[in-house]
Amino acid sequence: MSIAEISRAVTKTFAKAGLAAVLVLAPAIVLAQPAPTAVAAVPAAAAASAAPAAADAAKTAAPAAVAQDNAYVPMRPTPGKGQPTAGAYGFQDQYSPTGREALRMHNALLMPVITAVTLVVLLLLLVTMAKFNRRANPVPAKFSHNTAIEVIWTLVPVLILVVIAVPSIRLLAHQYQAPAKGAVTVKVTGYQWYWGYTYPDNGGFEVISNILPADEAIKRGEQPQLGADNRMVVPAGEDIRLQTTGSDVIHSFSVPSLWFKLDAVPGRINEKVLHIDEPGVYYGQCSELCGVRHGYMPIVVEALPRPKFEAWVRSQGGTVGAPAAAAAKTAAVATAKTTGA
Ligand SMILES: [Cu+2]
Repeated sequence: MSIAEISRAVTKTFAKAGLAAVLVLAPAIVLAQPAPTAVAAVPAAAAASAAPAAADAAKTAAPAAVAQDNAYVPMRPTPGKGQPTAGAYGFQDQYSPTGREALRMHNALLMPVITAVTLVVLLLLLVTMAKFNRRANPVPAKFSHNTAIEVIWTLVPVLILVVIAVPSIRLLAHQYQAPAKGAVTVKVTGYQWYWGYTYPDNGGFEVISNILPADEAIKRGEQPQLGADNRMVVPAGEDIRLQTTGSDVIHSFSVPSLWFKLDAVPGRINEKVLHIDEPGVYYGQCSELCGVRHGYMPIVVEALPRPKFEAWVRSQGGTVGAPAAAAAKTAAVATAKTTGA
């Protein structure tokens, strides 16, 4: 058998195996298609319990006009912001300080270094092929060492790595910074196959978030695979303590335009500080293979100005504590009173 015959035989076998795999998997894929109403009962119940709370909030809010201004209406996403764009490549625009820092490092340092190294190696290969083939160089040199060049090809890569390591470690340190005092805590729980958002600082209510049917998502101006019935609503422009855990298997909570991916592991809490620069809707997806509907548990983070966030919390039946600055001020006043200063 010639090499050509062998390669033809191998290709044929692979083609057959591929076809067989498609035939075997097709029914499984069809079976795995959405049964999106499976957990729909939960949000309905949540909505029912939220209704009286909303009425309460309206009653307690002093001027009716303010309550109306701040009433929660799901924000319509801005095309190209916080979500993928058809036909685009590269990273999404970044809306968090660490995201902007990481993207800057990628664009200004990593890509130029990678490109330069690749071009230099390509150039060396081409020169070697042209100058040292059997025809151009029939009698090759016999030496095997050159101290100068060995020092150079050891030192240059070391220097390149050091230059990359400095901003890289700085970025890592920024990502592990503790959130500011008084930061809102949001605990994200991954379930098979939806997300739960708990607000322990705001009365401990949990919002259950399921994928929207494609037609409903399009109606709301969202991308079909990315829309969710309930969103993770957070305040914009301040630190958020984001915690993740899993209730059944490992999931991963990930939002590309906020530059993070945090595993949600059963029996364990992972934590990071999240800071979203400006109001907006930011989309992500579960990023750890977690079962048949892994591809159908989108993440929608909606960042709102403080007053609107608080209105949303009240509409969910939650409570709102004083924001960090106000809390600190109250504490200071209290201390001054007790010490008689
Ligand atoms: Cu998952």
